[in-house]
Amino acid sequence: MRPEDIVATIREVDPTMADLVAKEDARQARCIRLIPSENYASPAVRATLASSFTNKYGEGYPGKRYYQGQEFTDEMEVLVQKRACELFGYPHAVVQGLSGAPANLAVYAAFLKPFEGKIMAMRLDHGGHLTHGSPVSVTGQWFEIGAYGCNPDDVLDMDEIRRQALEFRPDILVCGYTAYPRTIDFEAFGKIAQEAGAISLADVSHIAGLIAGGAHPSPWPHIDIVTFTTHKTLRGPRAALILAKSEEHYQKVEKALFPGMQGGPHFNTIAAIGVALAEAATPQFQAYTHGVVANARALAAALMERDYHVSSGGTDNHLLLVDTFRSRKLPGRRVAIALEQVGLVLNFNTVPNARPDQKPLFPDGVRMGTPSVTSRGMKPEHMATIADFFDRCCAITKRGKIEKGTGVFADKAAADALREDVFAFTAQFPTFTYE
Ligand code: DSN
Repeated sequence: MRPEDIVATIREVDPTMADLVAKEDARQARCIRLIPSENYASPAVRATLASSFTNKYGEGYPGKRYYQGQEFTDEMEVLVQKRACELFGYPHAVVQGLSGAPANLAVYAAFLKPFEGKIMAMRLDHGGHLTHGSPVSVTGQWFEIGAYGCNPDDVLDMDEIRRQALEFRPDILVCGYTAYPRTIDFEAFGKIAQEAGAISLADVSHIAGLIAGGAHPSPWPHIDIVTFTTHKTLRGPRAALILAKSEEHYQKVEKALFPGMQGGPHFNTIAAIGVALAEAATPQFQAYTHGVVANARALAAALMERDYHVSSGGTDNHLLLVDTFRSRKLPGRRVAIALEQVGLVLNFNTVPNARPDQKPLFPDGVRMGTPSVTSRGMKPEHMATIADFFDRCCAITKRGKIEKGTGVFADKAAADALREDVFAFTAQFPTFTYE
């Protein structure tokens, strides 16, 4: 179903909601979407989300349900598990996770006792995730956390991580990040976990699509358990998968997820994951993932040519971090707000080794990624244009304190011209491109 048909169907019942959906469709077409955890799900994925699987309830796993009428949900769920195992090379897959945070919680719940368990993971301000032990998450409140970070060059130092792991002795050693632009050495993490007597967990939410497409090394066979959301580089619906190397781990995680944490699975979403996995197994998707990385590298290079400080000096994956304060004396939040007003959408983000007092809400930089622009068919040569838009925006953004009601731009006419240029540029790229 085309987006306009979806809107027309909604409009028959709820014009107010139809307007909001149409406006969001237009926003996603008009803007340059650079949030690295977003993408454009395909029409087939979106159609499956709206299929009759949305009407079905059921608890439990295939062949072991607590409700009748599961003939086709069972067949579908087993098919999706099989596709996940084939694509990622792991023998076991749990496909009922509603999102990334509950998937990680299910793994912790499977193996750790509250107030006894120990997790070692990357600190939030260096690129870790809330559910990797941040003090504001229950993961940081219920478990003892040993946090590691990047070295002064903004990269992971595996010798230092090994030293810390052998000293801290975690029950679970986590790798996989929300804001780390470099290749993860899964083999080294697996070995360190074994040496420290820990289960290894890779949260590959950001790079799952790259792994599936061969644009990032696989955690198999090095990592015991892998979690990931399905809507980022994998380009599926919003949900999560959990892969396990051993039958024993698989059974524990399954039990922790249901009945431990969740009730009825979202069958329409699971079916849509299946469609996304089928798409991800194609040569076109492999080419897409290599395109994502090529574009991120080109964008990093184009920004560095314009004297922006790109964390770690570039990227190996789909995202980059730019220290805008160090580059232009502009805090990340100011830049993110200004960019949105001219049609570039990204998120402000902490940057490793930036000023020590940066806060998650007031950090020194921004995070940007190329999954969405690559889905629209943009190529490395287009990244220089995006870097130019970024630079033009920073050049007209006010520094220092802004008086209330005066706006973020020093030159409003230049901002209007920039917005027009951005919208003219994006109009060349359809929101669903398959190459
Ligand atoms: N922290 C989110 C992101 O990377 O955008 C994922 O949970």
